[in-house]
Amino acid sequence: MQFWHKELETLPRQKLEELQLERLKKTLQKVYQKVPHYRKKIQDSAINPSEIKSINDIKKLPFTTKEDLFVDYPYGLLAIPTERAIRLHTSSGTTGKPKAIFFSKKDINNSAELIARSLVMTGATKKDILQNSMTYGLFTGALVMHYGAEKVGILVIPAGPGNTERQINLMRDFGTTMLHITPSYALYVASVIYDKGIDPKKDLKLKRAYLGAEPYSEETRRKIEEMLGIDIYNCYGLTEMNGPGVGFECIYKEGLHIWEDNFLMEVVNPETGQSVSDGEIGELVLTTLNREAMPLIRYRTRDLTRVIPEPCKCGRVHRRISRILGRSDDMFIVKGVNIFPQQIEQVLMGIKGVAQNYQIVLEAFDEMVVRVEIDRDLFDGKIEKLVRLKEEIVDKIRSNVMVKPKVELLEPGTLPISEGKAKRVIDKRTI
Ligand code: DLL
Repeated sequence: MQFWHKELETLPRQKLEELQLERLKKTLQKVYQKVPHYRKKIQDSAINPSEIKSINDIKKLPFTTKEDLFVDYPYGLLAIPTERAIRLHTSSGTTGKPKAIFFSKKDINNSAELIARSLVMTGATKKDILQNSMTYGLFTGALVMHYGAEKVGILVIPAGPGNTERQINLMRDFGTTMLHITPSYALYVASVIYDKGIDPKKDLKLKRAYLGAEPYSEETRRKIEEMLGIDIYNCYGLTEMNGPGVGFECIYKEGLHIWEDNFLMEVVNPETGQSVSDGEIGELVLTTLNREAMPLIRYRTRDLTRVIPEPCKCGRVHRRISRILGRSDDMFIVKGVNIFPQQIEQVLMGIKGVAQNYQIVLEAFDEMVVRVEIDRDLFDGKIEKLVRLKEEIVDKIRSNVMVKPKVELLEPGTLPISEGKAKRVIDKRTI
């Protein structure tokens, strides 16, 4: 198989690290020479790029944060002349301007190559048909996946998100075998398929789905897998690092392999910036090793995860990380307790009777209200069932996050539907 780079994916660790070092040195030289902002940062840190003798020496270099992307915005970190950049992608932050990331021809090809490699790792072949239900446009999600899937020879249906009726018709008419979709929209699509009485195993040809772009729990994966009778693979990435395809699950679905020939990964304590030991939770920091237009050194992703120290059963040498536990930016504090939306989601999706959509509303006096849609037939039954379900949700959330929520049970279809990245938390508290 063309994209199963056995020699690259299973080469001895030492060889992989040699390749990383060689690429790191080249990257550093390049940013030092071509990017004044990096030259200054490196000079200020009192380390000369020529002193980098091992990949561990990367720790001597300064971090890049998203604030660095706004110095001399938008072209300030470009390491090639603008006429050699052929694509722009952006990622909106919580405030102000979006982060702008540029790609050269080589970068586009390389990002597609990583996707191709990832898809093949999950068993995809050119016989597959991929319905790409991510947003096409400035967001990397759809386009980067699109180019990668085409590279394998997969037939791509550029559906984009939304218009769920049409999504299902496309699946039926063209025999879609794979979906690329956000977890929140996948939950919704699965519920519509279910409500329409479509039997996915008989009426559709779906085999697998690639879910990413936002955090989700193992319970959500399981729920959608069961509803659709498919395998779901976690796909991680961020615009600053090409978009999707930085990390991807293999057939064992036990964490995401980071493509370490392209990205040097570190996990650090988000407060101190010091490395944590393998297996410990911290913030993922990534350095691009193969990027032409806009290399980034020690980029603070804000994503919390841990390295899985055990080797993977698949034999790949590229280390795995656990699913992203949350983004430090997404964390909210209620009654002094730090909570990630995903902790609430994990509880909800493991409870029988809970449907696909929920929202967390933070009210005055630190009241956490969890508004959750439940199966429609529960409203036709006995009131005691509803009372019991509500109690179960309250108890399980309280024992998971240590804060007692107020729970509102809603009919399916009450809450806004998310077609892209879901907005789960609404903070109405006055500060
Ligand atoms: O979301 C790239 C992407 C598209 C990845 C499609 C996977 C699939 P951004 O819009 O820049 O890029 O957002 C990046 O989304 O830092 C994480 O916080 C979050 N994220 C992405 N993938 C996952 C995932 C794309 N599998 C930010 N699990 C990242 C959890 C994810 N969070």
